[in-house]
Amino acid sequence: MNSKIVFFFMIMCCCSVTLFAQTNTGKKQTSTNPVFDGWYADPEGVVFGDKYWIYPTYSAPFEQQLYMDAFSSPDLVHWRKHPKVLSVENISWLRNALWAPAVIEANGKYYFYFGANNIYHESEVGGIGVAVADRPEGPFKDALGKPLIGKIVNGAQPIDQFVFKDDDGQYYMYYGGWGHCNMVKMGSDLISIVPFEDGTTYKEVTPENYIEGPFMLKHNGKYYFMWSEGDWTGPDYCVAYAIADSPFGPFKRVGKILEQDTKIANGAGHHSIIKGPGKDEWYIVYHRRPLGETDGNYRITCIDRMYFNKNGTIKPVKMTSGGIKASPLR
Ligand code: FUB
Repeated sequence: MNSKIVFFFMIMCCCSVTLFAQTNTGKKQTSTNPVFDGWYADPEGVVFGDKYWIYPTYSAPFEQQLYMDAFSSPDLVHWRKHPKVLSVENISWLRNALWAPAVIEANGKYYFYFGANNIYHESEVGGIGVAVADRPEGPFKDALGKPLIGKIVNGAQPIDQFVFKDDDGQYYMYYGGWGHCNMVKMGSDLISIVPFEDGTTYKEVTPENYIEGPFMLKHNGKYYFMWSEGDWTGPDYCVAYAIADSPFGPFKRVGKILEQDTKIANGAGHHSIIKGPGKDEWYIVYHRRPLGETDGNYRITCIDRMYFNKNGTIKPVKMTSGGIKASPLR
């Protein structure tokens, strides 16, 4: 075929795709993956009021990880960046490695849990901290002047916390790296932990193959406990899950939800789940590494649909480059 005709045909295709993805007002109706530019990992997706929020780790060498940006969206497609919602100026004990946010709204405030300093020994200052703000865009300020959990219990590195609210209003924190997961019970002020009824404070709930990145979701009365497996710098990083009748487990591994796809990306993991406004409308927010890239920190934040099967199990996620359709919250 004449090369001018081929060129004309390609231009027409591009125009049609662009027009298809926009409304009459010119607004995009589908996202792309990544959903926003930059190296961001461990995304915590959450809905506050009429906005979706994503709080990710700034994915860079540890010594540069001294702040976190956040992103908000009315529809999962158009994202606004909120720079440095949490930053070293507001955490006196932060030295490096500010990791893996978990953010909740409670008591008329916003609580931002984070990992800091990547500690290896209890003689080091670091671990899981908590900062508080009046608004989801911060500025978040450290609430304690020290870590909330600064020691190594049951072999779990104090990182990668997720805070879950059960139907009775009780909050629990699941956390842990190095292949061990603990759960603790939160005090009503949400900046303390309190003993369980049996007098213990830390319960190990580690499932088979667990490495880090715990997440809990309650759906149709069941507790879906999820976590990341593998090495976060490698291609095999992935997400698996268990289904339990109680927040305490036992968490028997069912299978993988998310893993690399040699046509799309690798290193897919450390996720969270957002519920959209529709019935059974679920999104998985996660990071992955573009094909051909090997820098461990080259992690980008993506969103794809997640579906439950009729029997309550979760369908393996199909990662996409094209992303998802807009889903406005109002
Ligand atoms: O982003 C730093 C660390 O990488 C997180 O804490 C881990 O879960 C892994 O994603």
